[in-house]
Amino acid sequence: MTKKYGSCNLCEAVCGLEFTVEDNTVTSIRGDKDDPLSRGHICPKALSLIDLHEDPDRLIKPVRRVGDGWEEIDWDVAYDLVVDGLVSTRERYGPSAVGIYQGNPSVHSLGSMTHGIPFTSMLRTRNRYSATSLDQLPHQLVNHLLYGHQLALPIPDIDRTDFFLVLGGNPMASNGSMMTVPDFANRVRALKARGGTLVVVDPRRTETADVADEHHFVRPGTDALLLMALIHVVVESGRTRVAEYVDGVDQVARIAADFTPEAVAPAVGMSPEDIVSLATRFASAEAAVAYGRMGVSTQRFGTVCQWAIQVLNILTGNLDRIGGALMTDPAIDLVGRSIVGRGHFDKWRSRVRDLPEFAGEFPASTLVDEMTTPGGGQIRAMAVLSGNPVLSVPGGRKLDDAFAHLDFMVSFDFYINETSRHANVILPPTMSLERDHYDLIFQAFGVRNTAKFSPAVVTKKPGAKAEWEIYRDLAVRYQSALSRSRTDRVRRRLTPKSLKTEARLRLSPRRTVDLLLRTARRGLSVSTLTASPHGIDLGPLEPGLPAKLHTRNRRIHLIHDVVVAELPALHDVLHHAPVTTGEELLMIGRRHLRSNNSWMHNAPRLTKGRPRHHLWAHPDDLAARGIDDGSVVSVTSAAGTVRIEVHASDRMMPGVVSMPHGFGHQRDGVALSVATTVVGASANDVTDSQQVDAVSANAILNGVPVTISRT
Ligand SMILES: Nc1nc2c(c(=O)[nH]1)N[C@H]1C(S)=C(S)[C@@H](COP(=O)(O)OP(=O)(O)OC[C@H]3O[C@@H](n4cnc5c(=O)[nH]c(N)nc54)[C@H](O)[C@@H]3O)O[C@H]1N2
Ligand SMILES: Nc1nc2c(c(=O)[nH]1)N[C@H]1C(S)=C(S)[C@@H](COP(=O)(O)OP(=O)(O)OC[C@H]3O[C@@H](n4cnc5c(=O)[nH]c(N)nc54)[C@H](O)[C@@H]3O)O[C@H]1N2
Ligand code: SF4
Ligand SMILES: [Mo]
Repeated sequence: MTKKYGSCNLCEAVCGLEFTVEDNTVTSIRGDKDDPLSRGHICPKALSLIDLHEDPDRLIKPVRRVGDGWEEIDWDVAYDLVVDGLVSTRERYGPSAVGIYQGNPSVHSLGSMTHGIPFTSMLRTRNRYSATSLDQLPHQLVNHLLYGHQLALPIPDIDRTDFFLVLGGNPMASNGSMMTVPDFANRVRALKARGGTLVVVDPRRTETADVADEHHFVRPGTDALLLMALIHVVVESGRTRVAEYVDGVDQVARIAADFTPEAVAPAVGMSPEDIVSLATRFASAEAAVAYGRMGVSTQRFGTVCQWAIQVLNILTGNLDRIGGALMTDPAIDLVGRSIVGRGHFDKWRSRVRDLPEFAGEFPASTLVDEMTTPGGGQIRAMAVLSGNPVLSVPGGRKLDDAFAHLDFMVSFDFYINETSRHANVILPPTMSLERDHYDLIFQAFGVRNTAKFSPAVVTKKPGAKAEWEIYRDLAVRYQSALSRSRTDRVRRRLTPKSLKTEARLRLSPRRTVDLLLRTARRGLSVSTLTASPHGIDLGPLEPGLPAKLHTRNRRIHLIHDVVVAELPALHDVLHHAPVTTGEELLMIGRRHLRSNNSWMHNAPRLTKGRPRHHLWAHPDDLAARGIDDGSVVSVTSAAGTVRIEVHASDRMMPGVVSMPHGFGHQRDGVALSVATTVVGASANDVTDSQQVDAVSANAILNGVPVTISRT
């Protein structure tokens, strides 16, 4: 029996874990109290890593779809089928006829980061999609506009702030997002113990609201109005303290002039007094920070919200202030060293709906249009990397059908899910216990600077391949098949860039991380990190602006045309609040500690207890419709209908219902996994792919108008 140490990579908190290992088997998992960031914290999902590892449904070797069933095949056969499918589509219809969807877990897998990215760039398709545009695209666009780089993300200094304002985030369940903050509950306790304040703005009284000093209901989709009013009060009361390197303050003041607390209050659902008090306390705190997550990103004014949150922090002098929002100093600095590009916006547009690209990706909400609208440039084949767009993307039903009609499809996944069931071939990588991990992204978003390299805890199962090996092997075969193909021969000449890509693909992730560490100024390496298996503390966040800005003149310009262009539409909301005439309710999402997006619903430890897929509604809204708690209702939007059990809860703001995404596994009577006991419906059969954030074209997943009725 040995003890080993590593990190959980299921969510953004990257908690330190202590494993007990016997005979290459993990027998127990505990929180690692010596991890400098998570300090012993874990959640129930970590324990399920054992279930996942041993799950009989998990794929170890590739499978090929034959009729209604699946046949296990050798890796070489699988690679040939995939290369043939991708290359023949490219030869017939051009590179953009192959679409890519990169799902959420790809950023949690080191091999996918180091090898998936070069592999997908070889495909040279414009039809790239990912979970970014279902999630944090507004953050990335605003980082790009204000700070000059899509990943230049100021992180709340939760451990030293005096006033923490959370809008549309529920870190008590999500464990934080775009802010790596394990052990959130204890950090909040410490905040309160030093006299600080936590305020939550959310249409549901969430688990985070329960630990807050104050919670305000807000009508879904109206946060941009609230934020403009907060800015208005800060400016009007002369409480600004703006850094020398910021331009455009006067214009912001002019823009905010009309958004008085009195004007926005009826639409927002907060009183003018509460808005004034919130703004005043925020601006007068020694250090304060506003933070907004899913609820304010995936809505009609998602980009305006994220912009306004940054502006609020900047105007009150809380950007780059200890206890405010700070840029991090990770051991591998993806931003400072330009390892990831700064991003670009609207350099080209999508074929069918004329929506802007961001950093070379189109919005996921238009994937279905590009798959189903005939004509040159139509997607004929798909590669889905660690994702389940049928359940995760608005308009899931149509997408389900579109996947069924492709010429070719490959999924990189260790499960047959609602999306990968349509694949011709599924290539399963090893799971987290069997692979090395270094969190390139989430260590860079930490509330404290830390570095940790976690070697694989057990050796992989016979016949299994690591994610990086799969992308490497496929890339090599893909390149040589292309060079044999006539149409692409000219483009396929060996260039310095393609040689560099090939060299990169041959390095293991461990070697890649080692090189990146060794060439960084901190002088770390994989061996120094493995000698400290709990991780290394690199200290609290530190101020560093304007040096850390990536804008051309190292200044922050607050005013950007794409944002300003949305203000007339925001004005309209003042007069036509997005409510709910008569029967309509606004649907929002919900996350639970024991559920993880569209998967892990077959892990026995996580699915015990009360069902978590129900639609929650306020008792008064149910009574008004003659609906009993626990009954099955129809939920109908402009885009579709589902049937689902309803749960009465006074935690909901009246007029708002909540339904988690990622359920609906038994759709069409196909139970994909023998162990899947969870039922429920898919929220994305109700959300509308035609409705997007007008600036970034991010999906709208919150504030969806619906009606509910007895069935
Ligand atoms: N209505 C609504 N829709 C939403 C959301 C919402 O709040 N409401 N949230 C959105 C958000 S924020 C996100 S991020 C997306 C997430 O949605 P997706 O991007 O679709 O990601 P997951 O649902 O996490 O998909 C996980 C799949 O990846 C596989 N997988 C897990 N780990 C690995 C790995 O290491 N390698 C490989 N190759 N595969 C792996 C799993 O088996 C599973 O099948 O959903 C979005 N959709
Ligand atoms: N246990 C667990 N943890 C997870 C995940 C998971 O599925 N399960 N998913 C991971 C992923 S992919 C992500 S992106 C993060 C997300 O991390 P969070 O954003 O913290 O998680 P959510 O629960 O989606 O929180 C969104 C909140 O916004 C509220 N909301 C909805 N509409 C509005 C609105 O119009 N205005 C305001 N102010 N609030 C609104 C919702 O009620 C909800 O409380 O969580 C990650 N962590
Ligand atoms: S909060 Fe849970 S799922 Fe997230 S990293 Fe920590 S243990 Fe893993
Ligand atoms: Mo996400």
